[in-house]
Amino acid sequence: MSKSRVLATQAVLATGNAGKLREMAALLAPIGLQLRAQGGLGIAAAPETGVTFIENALQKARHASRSAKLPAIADDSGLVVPALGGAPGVRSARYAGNHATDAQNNRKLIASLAGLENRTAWFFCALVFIEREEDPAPLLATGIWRGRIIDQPRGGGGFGYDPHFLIPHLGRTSAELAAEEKNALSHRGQAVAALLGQLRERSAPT
Ligand code: ITT
Repeated sequence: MSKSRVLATQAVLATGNAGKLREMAALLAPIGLQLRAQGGLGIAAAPETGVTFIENALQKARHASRSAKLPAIADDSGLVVPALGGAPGVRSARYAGNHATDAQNNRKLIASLAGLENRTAWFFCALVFIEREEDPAPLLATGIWRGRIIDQPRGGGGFGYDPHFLIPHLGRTSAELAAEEKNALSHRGQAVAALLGQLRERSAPT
């Protein structure tokens, strides 16, 4: 893919999650923006008080942009399980407690689903780009990736709930996909592709 210059030359990536950082750096490479991870700039995690992924993504982007004085890109994402009333949802990173590990969150997920037949789930990603803290017109893109939750973890790739997230038509979990395969299909991959389209449109000559 050819590089096309967007409005900014640098942006802060408003996430402290190493798995997301890896995926987003690969997915955002085509825009030729110099991306700075918020951790590397000494920026702490933003409070996430929203009810929706979209609200939280905006909160994270504003917090990072204010602190870095740079445009910001933020991802808020998680797993939505209808049989659990939408949980873990916006609390996906903290499902088993505020500083829970992926393993603890996964154990809670499987325990919560014990005896339930409906294993449908989807990952949701809200991605936001703002040029500055008070940007009145953020770019927003979303992505949804549907699958099923399985009890036994499979695969060593990805992060978070990936070992329990089965993509039925592939017969593999998202942790069993190569990084490029996951990026081509995932909620985050879909959202980044849509955001890149919006960024190109915004920077095209009128
Ligand atoms: P930042 O806020 O710093 O970005 P975080 O991990 O707290 O990091 P979120 O609040 O957006 O980020 O929570 C995302 C959680 O959802 C993440 O910790 C995983 O548990 C889960 N998740 C999101 N995308 C995922 C993916 O692609 N594969 C597996 N789990 C994912």
